[in-house]
Amino acid sequence: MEGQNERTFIAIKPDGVQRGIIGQIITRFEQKGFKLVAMKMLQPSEDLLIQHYIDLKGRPFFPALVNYMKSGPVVAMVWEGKGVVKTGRVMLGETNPADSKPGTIRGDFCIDVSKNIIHGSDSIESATKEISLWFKDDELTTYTSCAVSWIY
Ligand code: D4T
Repeated sequence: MEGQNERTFIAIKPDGVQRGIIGQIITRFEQKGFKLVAMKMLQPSEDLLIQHYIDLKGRPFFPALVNYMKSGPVVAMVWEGKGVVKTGRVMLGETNPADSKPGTIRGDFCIDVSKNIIHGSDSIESATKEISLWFKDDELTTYTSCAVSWIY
């Protein structure tokens, strides 16, 4: 989906949940004007994480990554809006928090690449795949935000 209906998959990782910054992360997306269309808290299974990170399967950090991601609950979300995939990645910062500018989520809240608190889809294609991996169709809402004509 593109235009105002573009969607991305955002997940607050176990460290983001444990450190009590769920609210601050959600606030940033709300303040920007993006629309929350789905959200749930779950402790992901190893199978789900292997599918989610399938492209990284051969990397040396893969086993540690899966263990960390299944170590506690995560907050899985779908956010909608014009350019949300690309802008969402900008709001997150770089994969390595050390390269992330102040003002980005990783730049402001974390230090180490192995504990980088948040995931965001890196393309429209991955967003579509990740949304269908983490959510059933009937978990995705459709509604018109009352703010829409003041945002676009
Ligand atoms: P995610 O997918 O978690 O949003 O991260 P990115 O899209 O920003 O980056 P990625 O897929 O390359 O990495 C996935 C995940 O692996 C962790 N990681 C990464 C790590 O622990 N050590 C490393 O050296 C790298 C490159 C961090 C994010």
